[in-house]
Amino acid sequence: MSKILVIGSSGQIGIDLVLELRRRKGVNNVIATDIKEPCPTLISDGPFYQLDVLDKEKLEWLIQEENITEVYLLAALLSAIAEQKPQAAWKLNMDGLLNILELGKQKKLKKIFWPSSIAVFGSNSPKLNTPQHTIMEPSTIYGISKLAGERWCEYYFNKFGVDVRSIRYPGLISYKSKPGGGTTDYAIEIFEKAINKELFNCYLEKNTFLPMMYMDDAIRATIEIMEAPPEKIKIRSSYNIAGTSFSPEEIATEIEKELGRINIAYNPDFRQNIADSWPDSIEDKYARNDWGWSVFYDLPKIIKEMIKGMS
Ligand code: AKB
Repeated sequence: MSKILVIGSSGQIGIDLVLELRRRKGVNNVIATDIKEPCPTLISDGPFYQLDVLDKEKLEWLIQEENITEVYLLAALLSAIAEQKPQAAWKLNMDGLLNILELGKQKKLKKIFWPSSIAVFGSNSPKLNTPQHTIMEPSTIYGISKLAGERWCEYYFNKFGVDVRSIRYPGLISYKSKPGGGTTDYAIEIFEKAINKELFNCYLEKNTFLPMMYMDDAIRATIEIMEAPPEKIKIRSSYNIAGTSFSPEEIATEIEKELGRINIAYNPDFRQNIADSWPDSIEDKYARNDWGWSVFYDLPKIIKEMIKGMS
């Protein structure tokens, strides 16, 4: 039986992931940890520790104490906030990963999950249906840290046999926990404003297309890649996975079909440059062929789920 450690469990992905892992594996087999106290109510029915992933000693103690066999490392600074705190972002995103990879090697952890992002691509990558293998010249500190992280993952797998698995998440859309510090977060805030009939001040231009995905698909992808037999995981850097792709104008129009007119103003800020450097859409044939990935939620389905969940 696996005993799972989730690092960064109070964040946008962490809450949904802990809930789903506990549903599948049993509440006491999934240990939630986060740098923040207290434990969010949604996951407070199970074990929780306050933990900073940069504190390697405590991490090592916890892995031993709880007989951990699998780690999901979600703690990171996302793209927008990382541009404002480049040194802190590099430290957390890199040293956090290196701590886990080292402990994976030393403690012979069975499996590690670490998320990469579409931010590994840059403006010299093809913009439409960006392929798995292509030019990768990210211009954000977040993207640079994710690309370096991918190389470290592949290195630890090839050199030490650490079974680390990764996917490049697109922008994730969910309602259980608020996102923080990302460039794609507008696609969540727009729901809140539309439901409350407030002005939505969009920090991206109306025609900025970005790859996006509903959280349930992202969580299923995460668990499916972790449960796949090791020989099916042929890419040990990170897999492209595609959900959908839309612009602020397109999502606004779709939401209006459900909720009526949205009051929206477009005032692009520094996040526009980040978004402009990323793909519009993603090609994911390796994930589909290697471990059977397929998307479920398209934009109309996402909108229905978000409105139901937030109302
Ligand atoms: C961000 O916007 O920084 C993230 C991402 C695409 O990795 N959501």
